Amino acid sequence: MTVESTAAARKPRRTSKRTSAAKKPQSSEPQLVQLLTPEGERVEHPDYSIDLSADELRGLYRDMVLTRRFDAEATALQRQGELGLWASLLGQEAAQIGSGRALRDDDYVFPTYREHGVAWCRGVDPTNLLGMFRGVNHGGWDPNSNNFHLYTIVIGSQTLHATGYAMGVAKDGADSAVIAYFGDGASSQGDVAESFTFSAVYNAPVVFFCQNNQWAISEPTERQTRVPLYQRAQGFGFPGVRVDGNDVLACLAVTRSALERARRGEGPTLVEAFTYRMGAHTTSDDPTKYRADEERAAWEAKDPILRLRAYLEKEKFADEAFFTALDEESETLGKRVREAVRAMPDPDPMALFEHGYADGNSLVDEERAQFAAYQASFADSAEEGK
Ligand SMILES: Cc1ncc(C[n+]2csc(CCOP(=O)(O)OP(=O)(O)O)c2C)c(N)n1
Ligand SMILES: [Mg+2]
Repeated sequence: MTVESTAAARKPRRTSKRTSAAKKPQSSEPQLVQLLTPEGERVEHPDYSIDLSADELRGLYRDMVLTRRFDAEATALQRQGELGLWASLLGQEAAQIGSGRALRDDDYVFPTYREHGVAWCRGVDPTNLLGMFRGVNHGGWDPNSNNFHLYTIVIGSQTLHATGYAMGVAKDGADSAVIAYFGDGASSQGDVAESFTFSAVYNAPVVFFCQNNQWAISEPTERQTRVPLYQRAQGFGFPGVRVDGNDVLACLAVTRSALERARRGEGPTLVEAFTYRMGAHTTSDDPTKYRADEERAAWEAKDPILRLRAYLEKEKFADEAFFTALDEESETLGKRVREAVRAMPDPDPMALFEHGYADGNSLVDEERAQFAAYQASFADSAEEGK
């Protein structure tokens, strides 16, 4: 499917001629790096070869299945009132596991709020991802324990953090690399343009990994750009590549190559993982209001997990016992996550005022006192009710 045909499958939008941005790009169909077709056929690419053992292939499959199971549990927990919000990664497992498994332990990751699969690859306990979405903490893990920064909600800002961090890595003379995740919508942010400029001119060892999942809440990608996103890199003076974001092998190979380039001191690369957000933007969103069912159905046929399963089965790299054991492992993970979330203690409400300033602040002190009085007012009414 091309960018154009994806757009054609969408519900017509009521736009005037003046505001319509959905003109077809003049260029021919963008090149897409693919190593595994949607049917599970292994294909070669002249620039990106990869040779994985059956064990490694099963490992990638297991990562994707467990991540999807965890994600489904989190969505269910939100629906049951246990989480305030959840941002599902459904459909983006290959982009995240492929790129996540390309990283070395000493590399550093700057995620958005949807990188649950990358967090999994970094060894962040999945239950730690849920505290912020339950509203019981401001983050949930120590970024330096796994070189995985806290989730970032301010769209695009983490690309600047990553660039600054990568410039520091280069100054230290280290040979590790940095990866910044962001979305198609974020590509329109000034922060992202600034990080492209700085990383290019300072040759920073950073990979910009854009998951183009076709949507920024209800805005389609053609509202963000007139050219395929990976081509933006050219104007900043570094390479850009579009990879099939539903192909875990291609995502692994392309990200590995970009990271190696960064390590060699050759500067940044933009990787555009062309994928699809199969679910809602978050549990607060209803995509039936703005996109057609046929579009989702077309992408279901390119499911990242099913295509790897088809390949594993065809090549006899995995047997029935493997899939059965994985099903059981998935259910155990779901149960563990559910129990851990329900057991999370509510924080002391006054903890809200901690961590803003290292040395305190008079305005925060005032607000703390006001809030303490407000809390105390409930205690009074509870007494009266007795
Ligand atoms: C600076 C900023 N502006 C707006 C928002 C509101 N917002 C949250 S998610 C989102 C869309 C992001 O889309 P994209 O970058 O494509 O990432 P995706 O959610 O599709 O993974 C917006 C506009 C925000 N969080 N931060
Ligand atoms: Mg998006």
